[in-house]
Amino acid sequence: MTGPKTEQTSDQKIEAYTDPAGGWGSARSLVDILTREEIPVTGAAMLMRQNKPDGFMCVSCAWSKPAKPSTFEYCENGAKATAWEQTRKRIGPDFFERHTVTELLTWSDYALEEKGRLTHPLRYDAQRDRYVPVSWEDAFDEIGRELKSFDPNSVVFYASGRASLETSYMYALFARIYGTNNLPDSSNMCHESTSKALPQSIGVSVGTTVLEDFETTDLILFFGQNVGSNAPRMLHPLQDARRRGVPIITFNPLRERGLERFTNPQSPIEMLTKSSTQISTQYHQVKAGGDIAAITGICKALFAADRDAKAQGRPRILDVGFIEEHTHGFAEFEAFCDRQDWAALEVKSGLKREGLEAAAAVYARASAVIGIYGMGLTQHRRGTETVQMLVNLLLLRGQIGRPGAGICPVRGHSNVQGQRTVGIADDPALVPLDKLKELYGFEPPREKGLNTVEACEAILDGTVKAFIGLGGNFVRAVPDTRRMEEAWRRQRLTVQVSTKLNRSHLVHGEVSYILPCLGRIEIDEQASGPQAVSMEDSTSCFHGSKGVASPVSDHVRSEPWIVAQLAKATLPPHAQVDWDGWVGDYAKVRDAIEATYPATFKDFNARLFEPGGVHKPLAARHRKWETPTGKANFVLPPDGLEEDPDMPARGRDVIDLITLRSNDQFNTTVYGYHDRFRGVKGTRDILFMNENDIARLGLADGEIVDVATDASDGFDREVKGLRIVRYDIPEGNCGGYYPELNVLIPLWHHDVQAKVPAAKAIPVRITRSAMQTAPGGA
Ligand SMILES: Nc1nc2c(c(=O)[nH]1)N[C@H]1C(S)=C(S)[C@@H](COP(=O)(O)OP(=O)(O)OC[C@H]3O[C@@H](n4cnc5c(=O)[nH]c(N)nc54)[C@H](O)[C@@H]3O)O[C@H]1N2
Ligand SMILES: Nc1nc2c(c(=O)[nH]1)N[C@H]1C(S)=C(S)[C@@H](COP(=O)(O)OP(=O)(O)OC[C@H]3O[C@@H](n4cnc5c(=O)[nH]c(N)nc54)[C@H](O)[C@@H]3O)O[C@H]1N2
Ligand SMILES: [Mo]
Repeated sequence: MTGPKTEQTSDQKIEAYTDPAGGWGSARSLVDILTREEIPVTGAAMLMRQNKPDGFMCVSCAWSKPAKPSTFEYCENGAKATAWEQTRKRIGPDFFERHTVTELLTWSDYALEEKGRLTHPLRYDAQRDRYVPVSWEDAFDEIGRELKSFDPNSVVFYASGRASLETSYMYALFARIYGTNNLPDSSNMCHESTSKALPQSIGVSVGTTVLEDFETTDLILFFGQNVGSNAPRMLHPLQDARRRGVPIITFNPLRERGLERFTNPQSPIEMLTKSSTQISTQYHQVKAGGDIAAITGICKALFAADRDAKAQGRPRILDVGFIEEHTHGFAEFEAFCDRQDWAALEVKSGLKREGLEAAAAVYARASAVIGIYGMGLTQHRRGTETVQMLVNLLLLRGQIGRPGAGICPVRGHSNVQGQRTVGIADDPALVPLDKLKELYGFEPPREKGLNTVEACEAILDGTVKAFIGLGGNFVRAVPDTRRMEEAWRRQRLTVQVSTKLNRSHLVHGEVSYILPCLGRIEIDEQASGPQAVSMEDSTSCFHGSKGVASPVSDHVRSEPWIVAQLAKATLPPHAQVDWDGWVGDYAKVRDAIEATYPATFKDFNARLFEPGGVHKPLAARHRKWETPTGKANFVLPPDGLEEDPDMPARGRDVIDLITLRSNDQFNTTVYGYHDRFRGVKGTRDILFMNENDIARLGLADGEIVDVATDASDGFDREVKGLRIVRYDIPEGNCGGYYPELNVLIPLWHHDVQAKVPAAKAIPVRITRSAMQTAPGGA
């Protein structure tokens, strides 16, 4: 089995893209996908209800939803996500009659999902090598029987970050009554570094900024997040800030278009005059993994400036009062920065001292600073430490817990943050277990469960026998694709609750089910009438969401209903959980959530549709530090800036690979083959390379290469047939697309503390391919 073939369109083209993010390119792309998914009219009407207090919350990213939304409170990629979910295309039993699973395994991610929405519960029939329709009753009977036969700790309950707070609460409760904390989630591959870093630093696990802070900030530091593709609605507050003259200093190995220039596609004037706003005022092309060194350099420059100011009797640069009153570990941090020398920082960051001093100079003048970041900081061996270094930088000038300032991790899935808030966590310390015991009268499991990487390890060594997936495409999203796919098939039971067909359905256990569910955009009718659900955005605001479209089929069911039936079929009858009552009226689930977390969800039902959402209380916003020291902590990287002791020494021909999202995908969901902003058209089989590396390795732009991981653990990891695209990327780094390149990431190559797979700096060797053209190529 060589993995899915990748498709390409006949009009492949690599050509620099000169337009801004947004603009006419965005408008055209939107019309394309609405037409392709055959929903031009209803689609457009539906979009008007997106991210509105009385409408549905976007199924794409987690960016904040404003209290006063604009008429079109959606972006190109949010609209694509809506179109993709609300497509007119369906795959029912007839589709599975025509295609065996073995055949479908050769299809690309794009081809699988593009065929449309799943409409019937399906069970894998080994004799016919096909998924065949099954009744919901029979499905739950068998799954329940199977689950009853396992040791609870040999079962994994995964959640991708999309399901609502109501569903997630029920799902986590089900897993715990069943007897396990094996509740890994997509956040384990994403912002777990944040969830590990921030509690140690500032005593909260989430960002401290809210949307209003963008209105009064006077400097934005922007690290490793591709806003133009992955959180485009954030371009609006960024554009507003730029119009007020707020500088934006960006650190990113790639010159991402959305971080350079933006035209608001919803502004007729900007569209007609083709005007655009410059986003970044300084752009530092840091080396992948070089941010700790870069930030250390900025801190060093600040210390120097502060000493000068002090010596000359000018106002201090550091916020001495804040440091004194609110922080711990300052002296050690100062000594740490003093110990680093500029030459080493330049090599490690790939940036010049002058550049870092220029960033420090702007920071030294600003009074309200927001630090924004994404996967460019978290998906590294030192991800947690990198996040903490950014917090250190903010603490030096008292930039946490003041209006217009704070730390702003940009979350991924639309409810990934909320799922953790209501109990989806492998770490039982994050869950009020005693409260659950009191409310539901069972003994919750107390031992730590498996996170995503640990679940993969346990699947590899055979201790996990069954996997339940609440959304997502686990096997495709995790590292080490080849090893994981092989091990995956040795499981006894795999069950996926899904909207669309993906590879995690095709690589399956002995007993395998696909349970099709309603999406958030659809009307969810239950005993008490149409239901609302809720989620938490990236700035800790809870929002209600009501479906507006007709269900895709009479056979699909809502996620809460499916979770309740799984629980009822598996658990002994349990008087204190009224699964049916909850499904009949989701407000009762919200009451249960409020009973479990009274401070966080006070008056939850009454406030569900408050414009702008209900903000979760966050101690750090008020300079209350719920850390062991009772202060905000300067945290030093345990190994300083030393080379990673666990990584092999590397030769000159080893290059760090950054795996990226294109502008035409949502995670493993591939909408198409264009990455407009990066000038790639019609293919995903490419490798972005620096021209000096191309020359040094004796290669040429446009040539076809094979890429292999530089690891000596006895496993071969290789991807053949990528086309070199000469690109503005630091020397020693190359870039390509996730999930196709996940085959190259060793499972052990993860954040040392948070275990987030280190998808942003994978050591690889690049060689000329024996293939003359890219696979499937023209
Ligand atoms: N349309 C769309 N929206 C999405 C998603 C999607 O796939 N499509 N995915 C959602 C999810 S789950 C998530 S987590 C987010 C992901 O959104 P992002 O956090 O933007 O994730 P990536 O696309 O992986 O891009 C990471 C960025 O970091 C840069 N980078 C890489 N390495 C480094 C480094 O070492 N240092 C620095 N400073 N920068 C670096 C890359 O060049 C890139 O611009 O978006 C969410 N929103
Ligand atoms: N190399 C590399 N690997 C990465 C990353 C990277 O940057 N580089 N990023 C990581 C990150 S940040 C993340 S978050 C993970 C993503 O990992 P996952 O969350 O597991 O994957 P997705 O691709 O978001 O899942 C897509 C599937 O979700 C299902 N789905 C869509 N909507 C719904 C719904 O409403 N309900 C249900 N039940 N199912 C639904 C559809 O069937 C669809 O096929 O990947 C990680 N993997
Ligand atoms: Mo994510």
